Amino acid sequence: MAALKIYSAEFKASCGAVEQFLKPTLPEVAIVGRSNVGKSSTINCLVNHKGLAKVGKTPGKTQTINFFQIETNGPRFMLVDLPGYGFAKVPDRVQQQWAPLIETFFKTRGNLRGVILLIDSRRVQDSDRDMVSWVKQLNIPMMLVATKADKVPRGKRSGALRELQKGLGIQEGPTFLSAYTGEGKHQVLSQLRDLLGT
Ligand SMILES: Nc1nc2c(ncn2[C@@H]2O[C@H](COP(=O)(O)OP(=O)(O)OP(=O)(O)O)[C@@H](O)[C@H]2O)c(=O)[nH]1
Ligand SMILES: [Mg+2]
Repeated sequence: MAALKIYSAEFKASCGAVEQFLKPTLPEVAIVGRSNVGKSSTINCLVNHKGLAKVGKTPGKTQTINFFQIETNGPRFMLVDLPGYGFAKVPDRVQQQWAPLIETFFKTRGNLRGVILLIDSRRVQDSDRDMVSWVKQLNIPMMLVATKADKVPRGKRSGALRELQKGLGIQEGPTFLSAYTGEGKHQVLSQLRDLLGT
């Protein structure tokens, strides 16, 4: 399967409230995952644009829904960076805003083609399992990606893969990706093409 070629990415909007959501005009793919798992870095890696999505040293950097318009050799689409979940230190106020914001997003975007769910290659947490079952329950197509693959030496890959599969209760995937080295990028872009239905 050929990988999707990405030509350009343009930041379109940052939304902290449902009323600010962009009109759903293009197919959309959302990126979700725990705070600090590497969502913004993954976006930058996939679109070859280092400074596009803001990367943070402290978890909870992205607290709004950010829309990026992507031009490709296939369909034009919107890549959507969702705020991270499961970080205990973010104030309650933020946690309380998170769930309704994401839920509304999932339930109202008729143009949502799928979700890229990011998991840290090194560990699965309860919040990840919860996210997987929530997305399944909503019947949203999902692609699982294990981030920071550079942190797992080659010799430990098959063990790490088994752990991830066991932890998430899945038989196939996730795909290992490193935003630092670019490992796995081609595979993720091929799966993205499938998700977009081309
Ligand atoms: N080693 C390694 N570190 C990474 C990789 N991707 C991201 N990081 C680091 O992980 C931290 C978090 O990255 P972000 O991309 O900001 O993560 P995020 O999921 O967008 O975080 P929030 O917006 O806070 O939810 C940063 O310090 C990154 O440099 C990777 O592939 N390998
Ligand atoms: Mg982020």
